[in-house]
Parts: sequence; C-alpha cells; structure tokens
Amino acid sequence: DDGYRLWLKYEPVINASVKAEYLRFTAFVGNASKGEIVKSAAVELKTGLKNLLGKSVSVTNSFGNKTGGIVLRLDASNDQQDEGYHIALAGGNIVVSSKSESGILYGTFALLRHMQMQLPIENLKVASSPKVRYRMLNHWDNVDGTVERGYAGSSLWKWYELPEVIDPRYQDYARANASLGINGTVLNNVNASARFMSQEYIVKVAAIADVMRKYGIKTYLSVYFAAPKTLGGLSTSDPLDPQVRAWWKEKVAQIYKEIPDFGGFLVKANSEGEPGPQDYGRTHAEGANMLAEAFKPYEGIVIWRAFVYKADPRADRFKAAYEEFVPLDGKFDPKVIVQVKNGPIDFQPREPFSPLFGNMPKTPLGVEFQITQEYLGFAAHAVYEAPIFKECLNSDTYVNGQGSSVARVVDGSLHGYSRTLMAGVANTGSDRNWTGHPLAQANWYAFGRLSWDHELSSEQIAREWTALTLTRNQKAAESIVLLMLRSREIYVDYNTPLGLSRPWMGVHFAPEPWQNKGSRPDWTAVYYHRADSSGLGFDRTASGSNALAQYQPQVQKQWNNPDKTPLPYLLWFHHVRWDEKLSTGRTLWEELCTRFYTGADSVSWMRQQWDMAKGSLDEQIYASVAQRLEVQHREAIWWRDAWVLYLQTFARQTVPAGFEPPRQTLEEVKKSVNVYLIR
Ligand code: BDP
Repeated sequence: DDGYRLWLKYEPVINASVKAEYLRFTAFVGNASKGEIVKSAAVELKTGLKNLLGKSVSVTNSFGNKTGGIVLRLDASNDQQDEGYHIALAGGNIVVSSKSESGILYGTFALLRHMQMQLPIENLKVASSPKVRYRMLNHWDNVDGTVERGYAGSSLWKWYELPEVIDPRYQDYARANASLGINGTVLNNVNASARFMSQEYIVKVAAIADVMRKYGIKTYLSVYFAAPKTLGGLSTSDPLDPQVRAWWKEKVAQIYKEIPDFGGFLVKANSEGEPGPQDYGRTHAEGANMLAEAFKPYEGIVIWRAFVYKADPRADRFKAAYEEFVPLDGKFDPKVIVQVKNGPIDFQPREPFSPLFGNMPKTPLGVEFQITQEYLGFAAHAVYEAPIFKECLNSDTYVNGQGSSVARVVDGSLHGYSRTLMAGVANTGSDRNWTGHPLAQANWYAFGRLSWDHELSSEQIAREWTALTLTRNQKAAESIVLLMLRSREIYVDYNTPLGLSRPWMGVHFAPEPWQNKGSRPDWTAVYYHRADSSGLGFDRTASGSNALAQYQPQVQKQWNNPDKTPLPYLLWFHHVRWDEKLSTGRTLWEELCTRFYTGADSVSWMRQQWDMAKGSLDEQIYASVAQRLEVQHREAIWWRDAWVLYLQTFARQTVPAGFEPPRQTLEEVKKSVNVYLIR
C-alpha cells in the first residue's frame, strides 16, 4: 500500500453480519438531482460500495417508491444548516438529505466513513452541521513548483502544464478534502507571486477551480499587495489611490469571468518583508477594505493575516499583532476576515493562545493552524497535531466571562458574526502518499474534522483515522492511537519543554539554541529563551515585557505567578532561576534535564508501540513509519544533547544522576547541527 488512497480506502467489509446488513441497501443509488456535486457524491458511493461490498450498484434518477437503496435527496425543509446533513433510514432506504448539494456530499462521505468502520446501520440517525463556515487549506506553494515549508515533495499544482493538463490527482485531492468537510483551498503561498494575477495564470487557476467545484470546494488565491505596481505598471500600490482601487476592481472582475464562484483573496501584508498598505502610511484596515470593495459585487471575501511583527530590537514579538490589530477593531469591511495564527509567535510545539482572540469583538477572527510540520520535525518525526489544535480551541479567553473559549471566538458564537473561518497550512505534496510521513496524513485528517466540528476529541479523531487508514485490528489500533496521543508531549519534551520556544534557525529542523546572529534580534534563538547565568525564560510579566497584560485578568492570573504557572507555560512568561524548586520537587535545571532525557527516551517507547502493530497493517506503511521513528530517535538524542550541553554552560551543573551525560561535546554537536545550514 503506497498510502495514496489516504483514509478513503474502502477495504472490503469483513464482518459477515455487518456486510449482510449493508447489502440490504445496495439495490440502487437514487439521485434525482442534476447537480454536479451530488453527482460526485453518487459516484463516490458507487466506488465505495463496490470496494466495501464487492457489489456494483447503479445510480438512477427514477426510483419512485423503490426500497433497499441509498437515496440522495435535496430537501429545502431540512433543519440543518445549509451545508449540514441528515442520514436516516426511511421508507426502506438509507436517505442522505440536505438543503444543499454540498451537504449531500458531506453526508455521503459520513455514511461511507460509517461503513468503513463497520458500524451497524439499524437505528442509523445522524444530523450534523459544520460549526465554522469557511474551512480551508492554505497551500504555501510557489509558481516554480516548490513548497515553502513543504516536506512531502513538490507542489501538487503543475503550473507549467495547466490549463490543458488536468492531473487526476486534483480530483483525488478534492475528494479527500470534501470527505472531511473542507470547502476552500488557497492554492499559492502567502509570500505571493504577482504572476497569479496575470490572465495566463488566472486561466490555469480556473482549470483547477473546475475540478474543485465538483466537490464543493472554492478556490482562493494569495495576493501580492504591490501587484498594481509590479504587474499593472502603475506608479503606486497605495490602497487609497483611485487608480489602484480601479486596478483591483478590474482584476477581481477578470477573475470572476473565468471563475464564477471564486472564493477570494488571502493577504500577507507588511509582514516579513512583504509589501502592504503601511508602505504608503495606510493601515491594515485600509488595505483590506480596498480589496473588499473590489469583491462587493461577488460572494468572495478577503482574508487578511495578522501575522505581523516589526523589526524593533526592544519589542517583544509576542505583543506585536495585538498592538497593530486591536486598535483597528471595528474598522474592517464586513467582507474581511482577519486570520490569526493560533499562538502569538509562530506555530511552536506549544504556545499560549494568541491574545488577539477575544479582543477584537467587532471583527471576524479566523484561526490559522499549521498542519505542515515546520517546527515539528518535518516528515521525519511523528507528531499528532490534534492536541495542539484542541489546546488552542479549548483555551478560555474569559472576554465574556468563563466559557469564552477560542473555539467560540472562531465559530462566531461569542461575538455573533457569521463569517467564520478555520485555516490549516497544508502538509500535502507530490509524494505518492501526499504527506511524506504516513502518520502526517492524520494531521490533515484531524484539521479537516475539527474545522467541521471542533468538539471532536483528539482521541476520537485518532481512532477514526487509524481504523480508516491503518488497521481494523483492535489491539494494533490501541497501540497506534496511544503512540499518536502521546507524540506531541514527547516532542515538546526533547525540544521545547517547560515553555521554551523557537530554538530553530533558518530551516527549523534541529534546534540551535546558541544562535545569536540574525539580521534582526527576533531572528535569533537567544532572543526567545534568554538563558543567562541566573536562569532561563522570557519575563513577560509586569517586570518584563508585560505581554501578559494583553490577556483578561483571569488569564493573567493563570500565568503571572511563577509558582502557580502550569509548567508547560512556565518559561513563556517567566525568567526562572536555575536552582528554583518547581512543583515537581526538582530544580529548574533538574526538571529540564528530566524532560529532555525522558523525551528522547520516549521515542524508543514509540518505536515499541509501533512494533506492536507489526503484522496488523500494510508492510510498506509499517516499514516507512518504523524507519522514520528510527530517524526521530537519533535526532531526538542529538537535539537533547544540543540543549543540555548549551544550557549547561549557563547553569554550570552536572546532568542529574540517572541520566547518562551526552557523549559528545557542545562543539561537536554544534558542528553536526550546522550541517543543516550549509547550502
Ligand atoms: C513562518 C515561516 C515562513 C512563513 C511565515 C508566514 O517560517 O516561511 O512565510 O511563517 O506564516 O512560520 O507568513
């Protein structure tokens, strides 16, 4: 098994009684609608039933009072939201119904999932609606086929062959997303090329959009804010300039001519060197609103990213997005959604939630998660990310009192907005199995499922994915799920325990906590961990940067006293003395060593867990993961040593008894880690 089929394997149902039950509903697939999305649903059902049950079922639009089939029905009186669905037994058929074609497609995939898991059909009754309206992947794919922070080969989109050549993979990509409820895709990198605004590329994009449309997925583009100048030949890209405004209006009209259901723009502006409205003394709101105006005649939206931090040597990067965006609350056009990364810095293995959540009640805030493992060991380390996503979503902002979770900000229920969004930076690429690491497929899966229903638990999703993708053997599944559920904490332990962050430079693979050279201070590692002879950690209380003040008092209370701060967040907010006794009874130094060592050791536990599943899953997938775990183990030891040896130069203490001191010297470790920086 090369992993290409993802979680849509439709392996034969082996449980005989379940199979017999399913076969009772295979007389026909009834589809009275002429819509192309419902057609996709019917085709999927046909494929699914054929593989699951070995039976060819025909699709018919004249089924009258026939029984023993599966009926796909548009139903305006359905009590679910537009994209929601019902699955129920009625009139001797299984009926999948929805107000919309997309809803029928989602219901169909839910039914197929149910069957793949060999669950009983009697009393089948499902009603489900998405909690968030825009559920999308962000691809950081470039025109030249490379993928920024991509670890699974090159881009899925073959720009030089489009629009004539339609890679069949586009459709399989769309099926996989639709099966999770994802309804939008931004095709290109946020560090955008203006080329995508040219007619040549709009036509290529349109060809992909034609495929996506059949699966209820809208296509979006990232835009280069200075395109009016670089592509349009204007003398400025000032958002208040009438010519610039006219240029964008025309551009958007040109896009809609080719792509009538175009989704909209995603914009990274005045961030990490990208151009933006501030280049002309204008605000983010003025920039976003200009684009929103161009979308006025259409359904499309503008998604404006809040990932900004200026090169200010005295500033705390943690505070930057809040400082720039909170004053703009209420100033954005209703067609704008501001997209906020889950944490204040940048997709670290653990971050506190971004203080923007809850603090912009008049502006729809979408959350951006990173599925691709930029800071999580690329495609070499196994890190199941659902717990990262859930941790953010479950965090309580307390803005409207207890229960004001980030999830409720994002799903609009807290502040009452309807344009709600969850975005995930994709981990897909041209690798045959899409994601490089076979277990990384679970992260795509988890993101999609949570974007539909953020109340699902990490465990539930892991179980589902494992059953669909890897094995139906109960015991094997148990050990895999346990491995997945613990993998994130293990990774944190050998990389960024106790609230350390961003020891990575450049490639973001191996930690280099000693890095003190960068073109700006916040592009060094020492900026983040602040190790010195007295201790370790970033003081963000009132005695330090006071970033904590950006949170509600109840949140501040959780984190402002070093003795009470939960250990996972300790060094995010406090500079702690090396010999300070922590709640575990160990000193900071001892605790750090304990985490680094047990983290790295636990990778051998992961290997054992994986081995327990041997024989119960495909041999090729088994071997690929086993080999990657071997890499992970080697790297984890190396990364542990990098930290321990480096921090030791400040703590000036020996590695606590029970742990074998690193066999290499700091200089040796530095040299080997530096290999990653050689071009
Ligand atoms: C950082 C990445 C960089 C992205 C940037 C962003 O290192 O490649 O361009 O985020 O999100 O995580 O814009």
